[in-house]
Amino acid sequence: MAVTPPGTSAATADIRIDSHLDGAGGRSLADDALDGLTRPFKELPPKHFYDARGAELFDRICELPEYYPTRAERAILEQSAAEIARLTGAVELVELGSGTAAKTRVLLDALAAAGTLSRYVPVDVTESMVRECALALTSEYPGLRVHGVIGDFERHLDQLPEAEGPRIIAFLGGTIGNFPPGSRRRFLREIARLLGPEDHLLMGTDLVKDPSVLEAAYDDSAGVTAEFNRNVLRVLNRELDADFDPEDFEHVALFDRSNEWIEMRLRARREHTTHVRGLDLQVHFDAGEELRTEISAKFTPERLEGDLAAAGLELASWMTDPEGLFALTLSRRPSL
Ligand code: AVJ
Repeated sequence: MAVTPPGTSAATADIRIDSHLDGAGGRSLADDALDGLTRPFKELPPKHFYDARGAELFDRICELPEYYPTRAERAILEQSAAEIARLTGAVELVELGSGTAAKTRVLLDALAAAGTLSRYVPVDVTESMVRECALALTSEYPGLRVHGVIGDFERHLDQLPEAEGPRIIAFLGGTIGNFPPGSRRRFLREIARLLGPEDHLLMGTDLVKDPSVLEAAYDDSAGVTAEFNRNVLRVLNRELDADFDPEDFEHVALFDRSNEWIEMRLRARREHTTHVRGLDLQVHFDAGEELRTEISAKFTPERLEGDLAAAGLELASWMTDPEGLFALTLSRRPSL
């Protein structure tokens, strides 16, 4: 498949794709690794999990009996999509981190049934996913136009096309939980700035619950999440010519009760030094030393409303599954 050079676009009648990546993916893995691996408490941002193997492992996580968020969110969408279509009257759906757009079809179906659907705007760093879903969806939904944006939703929100009418900006899966609290509010403020008076943010958030349920969701018995966690080391080996042995690290997932977030870490099983050739960097690990690879915040309704309010948003609708595991919320800018 042809690669679209950065800052350019390619179009057919129903599909337009803009690319904003410079190949490496912007504030790059190299910057994040150099920063994160030289800190007193080592840390890597979770976005680097998702190379092809990481994306595949994540898909397997979504099927695990312990990992309830994907199923719960889908159940809420199936139950509430018609209501979301009615409340928003949206003619277009913008999806941040669209991936394979697996859950998106539920929303597109509802907007199509309401007779308002006209455009889908998937935003994702993975070019092949944006292209494949554009082709699939334009053939599944006659008359639908897809304007794909290949980019990082943390850096390229200003590259979204102008709205053509009331729109939904969807940020699903609970990914907002991967931002630390300050960045979370800043990101929500950026989204809020993009919302016109007729627009809504549709966001999925995982909810606070029994820590044993949470910890099992991030430390499954089949060991898929452990492999997913260690996959970031394989990414460093390949992209930055590092020599991590993933088996030198143990997967750790724990619920931090005071912060109300899950932390995933990789704990060195023995003292050793890794060489990251691409950065000309030696990284020393003590035995038992941990590298934090992800936080995944869990919300109470109060915390979520507080974060939304801090970003200048008000809750328009709160939707949850029968067990109250996960929440989907619609929010908007308050009318003056
Ligand atoms: C879908 C990115 C939000 O934090 O639950 C799954 C990623 N990490 N298992 C989450 C993930 C470990 C997931 N997000």
